[in-house]
Order: sequence, then C-alpha cells, then structure tokens
Amino acid sequence: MFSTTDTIVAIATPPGRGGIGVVRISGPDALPIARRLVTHQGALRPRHATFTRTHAIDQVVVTYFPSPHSYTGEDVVELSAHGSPVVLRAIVESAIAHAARLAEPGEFTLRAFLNGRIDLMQAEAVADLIDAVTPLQARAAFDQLEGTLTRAIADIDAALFDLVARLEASVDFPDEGYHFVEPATLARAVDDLLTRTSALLADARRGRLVREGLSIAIVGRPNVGKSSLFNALVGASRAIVTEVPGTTRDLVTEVVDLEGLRVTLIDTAGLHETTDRVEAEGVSRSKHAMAVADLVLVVVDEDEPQDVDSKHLIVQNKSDLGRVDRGVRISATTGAGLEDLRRAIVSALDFDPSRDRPEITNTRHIALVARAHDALTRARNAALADGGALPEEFVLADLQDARTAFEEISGRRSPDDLLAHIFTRFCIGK
Ligand SMILES: Nc1nc2c(ncn2[C@@H]2O[C@H](COP(=O)(O)OP(=O)(O)O)[C@@H](O)[C@H]2O)c(=O)[nH]1
Ligand SMILES: [Mg+2]
Repeated sequence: MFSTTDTIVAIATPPGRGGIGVVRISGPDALPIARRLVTHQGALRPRHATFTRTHAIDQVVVTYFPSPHSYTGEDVVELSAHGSPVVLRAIVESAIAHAARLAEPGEFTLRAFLNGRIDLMQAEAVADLIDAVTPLQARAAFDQLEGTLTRAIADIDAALFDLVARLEASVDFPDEGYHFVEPATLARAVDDLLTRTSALLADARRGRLVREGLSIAIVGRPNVGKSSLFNALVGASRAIVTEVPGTTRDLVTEVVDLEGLRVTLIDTAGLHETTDRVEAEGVSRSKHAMAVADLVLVVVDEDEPQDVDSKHLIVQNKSDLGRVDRGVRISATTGAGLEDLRRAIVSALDFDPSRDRPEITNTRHIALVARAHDALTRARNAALADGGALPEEFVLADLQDARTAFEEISGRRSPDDLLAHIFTRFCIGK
C-alpha cells in the first residue's frame, strides 16, 4: 500500500473548529520533528504533558509516547492546540517541512495493526466505535476493541490448532502403528468446535442489526398523521405537519436511536391517487422507500382495509379521538402509546434490547465464521465416513480450511487489498 517505516502526521480531531485540536505524529522521527516545532528546549518526558509554544502561531501541550507504548506502537508525539483549522494546518505543514508525510486515512490504526498492538477485529472496532450512533452500537464496538471477539476466536482456534497438531503427528509417524486420534474422539472434538462456532453465529443476525442499523418507512393515506408520528419518534419538529392533505411531498429521513438500534426513519408522502405531478413523484418515492425498508409502519386513523405482511406493522393513530381499535394504538400529538410502539417495533424485528449484547456484529467476521463452520462440518463428516476408514489427510485439509478462515478474521492472514478495503473506511488522523 504505502510506506510503513517513515514518519506520518495528521490532524487527529474532526474538521472544523473546537475547544482543542490535536495533531498526531508517528514514526521513527516523531520526537526530533516535534522538538523542532516547539520552543521548549528541554527533553520531553515520556507521557507527560509539556506546555509550550510552536514556532508558528499557537500555544500547545506536547505529549511524547515512546515506542512501543503508544497508539501505533511507534514513537508518537501529540500536540494539542486550540481547535482552529488554521493553527492545526500550520502545525501539520511545519511537520511536513521537517520531512514528515501527511498520513493516509486510517494509517495510524493500520500501523497499530501492523505492529501487533491490535488485531484486525480490533482495528475494525475502532472504526465502528467512531461511527456509532447509539450507545448500544458503541458498547458492542468497544467490547470488540477490548478483545471479547478476539478471545472467543482465539479460544476456538487454539483448540483447532491442538487437534491439527495431533492429526499431523499421526500422519507424519504412521509407523508408530496406532492412531494418535481415534475417529470417534476426533469427531467429538470437531463437534465441540462446531458447537462453539454455532454459538457465535447464533448472535449474527442481532449483531448485524446492531452494527448496520435498519430503515423504517412510515406510510399511509394523507392526513393520518405520518409526519406527526415521524416528528414524535425523532423528538423534534423535522417534518411539516398540517391539516392540508398532501403536505409531505418528498421523503424526509432522520437517524434515531430506537431501543439501542440505529434506525433511519423515513417519512413518506403516503400512498394515494393524485394528478399533481410533484405529488405523484412523492408517491412513487414512497413506494420505493416501502420496498427497500426493513420494516413499514402503516398508519391508519380509522378502519380501512390494509394488505399486511410480516414487514408491516399497523399503527392506529389519533387514539385521543377514540376511534376503532387496530394494531398499536398511539396518539402522535399527545405521545400516548409511543413506548408501546417502540417495543412493538423491536419485537417485530425479533430484537430484545435487554438481552446480552451481541459478540459478533461485522458482516466480514460473520461470513468467515460461517466459512469455518462449513469446513468443520466437512471435517466431522470426513472423520466419520466409512467408520473412520478415510485417511487423516482428508480431515486435516478441512480443518486447515477452518483455520485459514479464523486467521483472516484476526488478520494474521491479511492480503493487501483486504487491508486497503478496511483502512480506507477510516478518516484521516485515525
Ligand atoms: N387529534 C389528533 N390529531 C392528529 C394526531 N396526529 C396527527 N394529527 C393531525 O392530523 C393532521 C395531519 O397530520 P400529518 O402528520 O401532517 O399527517 P400526514 O399527512 O399523514 O403526514 C394534522 O392536523 C395533525 O395535527 C393525533 O394523534 N391526534
Ligand atoms: Mg406528512
């Protein structure tokens, strides 16, 4: 990809103005470069904040993290200045003038991975943590950063390694005259591994829901209170509400935290016949939103026939007016029933926010665990085939496939294009 031995620099805080802004320098020359940027003459004590000035514009607090006890594992210096883009850019430019290179997106975290500070799952968790919208998403990412999934995978892989080693011994020393691993014992050992990978996969759907979030479209006839419900769920007056039918013409979307899930809520123009060209376009967009949404809330305000499938949840609005009883009764204007609706939504998604948080959330990890699971299934079948008559090599090949999948999850086996794919998702400075 790019050099991993030079010294890189970037603004680590988000673009724009803020109370403070941080410039991070990492690499073999981080310390000498940083020292040339500031007026402070004495040594920079490791992990101590030193208040000084830059030769350019601002006062700064400089902190030196010597290798290997730093984010990247290399020598790192962080300079905290006032959060002014002009000041921060000036610091970065001086560092570049002293032979640092502007970092690529995710390059600090890539170095942390390449230097063995974190594995690939943890690097991906950093990106997930930064992108988190709900506390549940942040917690799931943080668990992975702390190594919960790393340990779960490592435990399975260690047992797998042990089995492979014993099988290889029995293949390499056939003259010993006996099986190191009896077929039945072998099948039982593989079964145990299968149970453990299944347990990880059991969490996968919920995990993906947490990490990726979902979209919910609000549909219904004009004036039933779709926009009012949208605003009530968003907790702000985002969509225009009037008693004039056909007020909402375009899709209005907002991301909300619904019982810990990241939900993209879509208010639609609703579904009705119209000759108005703008409204007709709105109706066609509503249909599209309905088709792609994970869940559709069909808002009604009186008894009307509805086609309902499992993707649809009937919401009877204007319960304050005391009309008929259908589906979940709410009043978007008084807020009555909104808690019930939130619960009905997560239960329609078969999601229980009170249960333990999912261990595995990332599609890449899920796909690889599934691949390992398939390989283990083949291994067990090979072990039991013909009453254990099949040579160990067959079982061994399948077990090796499973190991390869686990190694790709942790990044011990990590082709360049995979790394590029993962790390370009990061922002510059991370
Ligand atoms: N009484 C009562 N009126 C409501 C309720 N929800 C919406 N409305 C009113 O119904 C009208 C249409 O609401 P709006 O949200 O624009 O409906 P939309 O066309 O489906 O988006 C407005 O006058 C709202 O104030 C409710 O729960 N109770
Ligand atoms: Mg509306």
